[in-house]
Order: sequence, then structure tokens, then C-alpha cells
Amino acid sequence: MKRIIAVSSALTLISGAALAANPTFQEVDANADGWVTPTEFAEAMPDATDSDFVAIDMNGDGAITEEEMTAYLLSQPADNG
Ligand SMILES: [Ca+2]
Ligand SMILES: [Ca+2]
Repeated sequence: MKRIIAVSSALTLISGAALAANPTFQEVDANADGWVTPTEFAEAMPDATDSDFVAIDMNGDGAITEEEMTAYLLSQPADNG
């Protein structure tokens, strides 16, 4: 029984780390209105910079849509360590 609990804790830690490194659009869009504002972006990804936001906001309207974020993530190398 103890072993099962230990394994499931380890899996939780691993998936938690993966989410932190690469949050989904729904996680970043805190108020779920379909747009990620610079404020939501900064809160979800404290390590990201303004230039990261601009890079993802492809049409430059000041908000990131799910489409823009998906396109950006797909353009990133999948294996960057
Ligand atoms: Ca939002
Ligand atoms: Ca945009």
C-alpha cells in the first residue's frame, strides 16, 4: 500500500512540473474569456518577458488567442531540455 502511494505522489510531482513549464491556454487565461492579457500572461509565466508576449501575439492586438498560443508552441523546439 505504501508503495502505491509513493508512486502516485511521484507521478503528481512530474505532471505538476510539466504544467508549470508549459501551461495550457486555459491555465493562462485566468478569467476564461478567451483572451490572454499581458497581466494574465505575466502571472502564469513569471519568467516570461514582454518580448515573449509580443512574439506570441502575432497580430499585435495586445491579447493572445488560443490559436496564437498553439501556433507559438508548435513553432518551439519540442526538446529543449
Ligand atoms: Ca483572459
Ligand atoms: Ca493577438
